[in-house]
Amino acid sequence: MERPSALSTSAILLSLLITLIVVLALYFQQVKQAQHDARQRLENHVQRLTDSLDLHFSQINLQLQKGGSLPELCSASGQSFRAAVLARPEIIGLQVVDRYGYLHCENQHRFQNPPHTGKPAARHNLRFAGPQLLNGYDGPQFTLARTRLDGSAIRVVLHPGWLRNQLRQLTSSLGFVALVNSDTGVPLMRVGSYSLPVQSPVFPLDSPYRLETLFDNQRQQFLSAQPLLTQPQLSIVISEESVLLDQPMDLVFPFWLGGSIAGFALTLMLVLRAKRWLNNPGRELRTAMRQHQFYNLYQPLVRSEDFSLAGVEVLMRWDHPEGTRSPDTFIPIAEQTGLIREMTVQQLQRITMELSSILIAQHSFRVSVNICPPIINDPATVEKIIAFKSRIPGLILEITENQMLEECEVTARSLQRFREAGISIAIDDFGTGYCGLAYLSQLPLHILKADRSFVAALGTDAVNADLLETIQQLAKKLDLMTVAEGVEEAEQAIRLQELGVELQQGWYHGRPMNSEKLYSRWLDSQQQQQNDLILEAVYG
Ligand code: G
Ligand code: G
Ligand code: MN
Repeated sequence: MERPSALSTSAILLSLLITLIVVLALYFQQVKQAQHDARQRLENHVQRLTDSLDLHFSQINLQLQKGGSLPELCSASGQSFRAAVLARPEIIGLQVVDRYGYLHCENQHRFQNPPHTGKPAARHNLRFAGPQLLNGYDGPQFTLARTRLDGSAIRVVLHPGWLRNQLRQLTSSLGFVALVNSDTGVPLMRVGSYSLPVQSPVFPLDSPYRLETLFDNQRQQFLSAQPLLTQPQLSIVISEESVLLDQPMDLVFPFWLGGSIAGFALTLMLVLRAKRWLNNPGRELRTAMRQHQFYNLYQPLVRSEDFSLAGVEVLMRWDHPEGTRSPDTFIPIAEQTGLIREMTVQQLQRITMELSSILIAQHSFRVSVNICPPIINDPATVEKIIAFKSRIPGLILEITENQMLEECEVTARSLQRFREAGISIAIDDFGTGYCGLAYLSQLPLHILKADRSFVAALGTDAVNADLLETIQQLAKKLDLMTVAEGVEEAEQAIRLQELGVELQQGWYHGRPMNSEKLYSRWLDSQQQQQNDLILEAVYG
């Protein structure tokens, strides 16, 4: 059974993998979100820009509707009106032209001989024009004009710096912001290097539009365009290189590093917890118990005088899905988890079923069962075991010498209960532990099972060659029966016979076997012999 290790490489690798997958998934989700946000920011900017221009243009439109007739506009009475218009930061010039195209006044100057500048358009709404060269102004200018009911027109010259400032926005060297002609896409004013999609025709444009494609500068670019509400023939276009929008600029490295480390630690903790749960030895044993994977083997206990069967020692095995397990691998865990109690009760139940006929026929048939401190220290289990005495009359409980020493008082009380119930107690592996003789003599014991090392030493020149004899003498003094374990050879069996050891157990007499083998090899023939004896007695 695999012991749960505190920190295994597999747990670390698994945690790393899980963290990596989660972090990557989160990272890509963040990148996607950031890319989407970057495009959304451009679109929002286009919206803000058109809103701002629309607001200014409609305010100017409202203002240009006031001011009275042409003579009033250019007279002293129109001076406050002209001053108010010129006070707007986005306006640097104001011209009043009559219906024939003569310029009557400009800013606060009134022309005695009005120069001809161009006939105003007949439409009465606000008109944007430019870029155009105007007398008295350096460079191309943009104007807003409004024809009034009498056919005259007021024209304002927009501050080029103001318009440019409106467009100014942080784009890369290849991105741009432009005020363009909605029909043709020709830029009227731009910041950045203007370029348009190779194939998709954006213009004429009459509603907000976005696309991302290859531009004629051979770059992949994102574009968002929107016409002005007040001047639909004008549009704002913003474009930026896709590569720049795709760069997750706001993903903070330390944040991700910290998050990954914390995520890894958390995952490792969870993985270890899951692993511990999966590897929980108690869990595995409990499952095995539920699925009846434990079974009994029986090793013959024979009488020294004629090697006839006196009983069996019951030994547990685990029919594990990956192969039979010996008790050394699971009994310690069963003891630690306390599961040994339930396992022993189940073992006793199997005994009553598998050996029922011999138990009924021979009340003296010894059935030796191994028990341990968790059982002895638990009065409920003690009583459960005692309840089996009626069905297993020859029940013997084996406990090792060292285990006998644990929690002496409770042990003594339980042993007393067993004795009252008529159950014999055997000290297992006797001679290997540290039980004081005085202590031994006080306990209600019946059998000493001499450790197999003493049998192995018999007839050799080992230091303990004669110890079995000593044990045998001690047992006699304490009025205990002796069982010799580990009898593997005929000489050993004979020697034990000579020593007067009552019972023997070992491979020479029989290996641990299942109940069917026990019946076919030992019990059926014994039964036959008895039957023969009866027949002989009856018929002579
Ligand atoms: O049968 P085997 O030699 O594998 O047994 C190894 C050890 O496991 C022995 O010391 C024996 O006492 C112990 N053992 C075997 N079966 C049981 C059992 O049913 N209960 C307990 N408590 N110990 C057992
Ligand atoms: O500790 P305990 O006496 O319960 O141990 C009994 C175990 O000893 C059995 O599980 C069995 O497998 C083992 N055993 C029984 N007979 C012999 C034997 O002759 N030689 C050896 N080496 N082991 C034996
Ligand atoms: Mn034993």
